[in-house]
Amino acid sequence: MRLILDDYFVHRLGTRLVESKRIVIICHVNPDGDALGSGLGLWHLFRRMGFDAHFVVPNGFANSLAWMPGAKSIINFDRQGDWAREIIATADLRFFVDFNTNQRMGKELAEYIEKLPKATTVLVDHHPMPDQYDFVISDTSVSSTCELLHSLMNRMEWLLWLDKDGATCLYLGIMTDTGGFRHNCGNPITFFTVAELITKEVDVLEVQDRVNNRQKEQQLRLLGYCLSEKMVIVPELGYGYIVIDSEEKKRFQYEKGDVEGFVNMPLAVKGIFFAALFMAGDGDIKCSFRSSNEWDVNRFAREGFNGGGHSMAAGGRFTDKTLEQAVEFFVQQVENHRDELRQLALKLQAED
Ligand SMILES: [Mn+2]
Repeated sequence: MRLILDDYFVHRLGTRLVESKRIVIICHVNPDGDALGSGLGLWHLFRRMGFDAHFVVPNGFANSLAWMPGAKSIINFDRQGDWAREIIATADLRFFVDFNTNQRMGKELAEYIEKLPKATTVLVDHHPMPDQYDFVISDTSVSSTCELLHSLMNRMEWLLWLDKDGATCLYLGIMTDTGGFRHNCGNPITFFTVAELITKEVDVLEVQDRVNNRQKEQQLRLLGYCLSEKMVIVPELGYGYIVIDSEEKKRFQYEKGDVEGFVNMPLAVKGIFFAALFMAGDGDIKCSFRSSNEWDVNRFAREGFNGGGHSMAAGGRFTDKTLEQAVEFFVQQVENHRDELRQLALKLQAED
């Protein structure tokens, strides 16, 4: 079911926007292409409409996204805390993009916002079960927050103000959240949206090239190493996983964002529909899960991995387990779902 915004909603949001004096846009921690794309897309739009708009991110992001139009104007809460706090406190309209609960902004930022006097809040997101906000634009069936945002701009009659820079940001979000149009893009509306964005002169080749062809040599070598030495494949249950420890991160001069997309690799193996990646973080263990069929990794991540996400992409983390313990726990959880996984693996084989 697609989200339908009625006339009353459109009127209320439009009125509220016109009355606003300062707008702040905020996305989730470790912003990805969709979070930055939707934040910057809105930022460009509101700026062009003449509003005093600002985009705050909780912390840093991958180098491969630093070229995005407007990225230099992003306020980083981690590094520019005072400036970010002042902007947020003085904004009377807060747009939250690409997350469903304030906790996703990170503890410090979420707590800061909760203590502030109330402002109007707008949520634009595609994750399940959003919290309460004054305006909620949430639809789990869309490819990305950027696609949803485009529908919102269309419905609000704001598209006239979306320029090449804003359109490029939205395009990047759709492209990255669908893994380069490989998943979550079965709905034709996704491609109509992309077509409309391209009419705004988005250079799709340039975006592709900048996102994918600017990798460091060590990053690519780490991928090669993971594929040849670290990938575990369990064909009878249709799953595979990769584990990266601190020693290996050091060896390949790991930097934030270097393993983006690695979790998907086991899915490329025939018969594998459930993939996981475990990595030692700074004082925690990061877990990512991906699925390519009805196996629900959101549910799986919620069962003891302190996380969640979508049915096809989710994550979690541990602060009380070593990397080995986390992987052991994972294998055990998989064992608990053995029958279910076995059936899906057999079904996949039968369809082949
Ligand atoms: Mn997203």
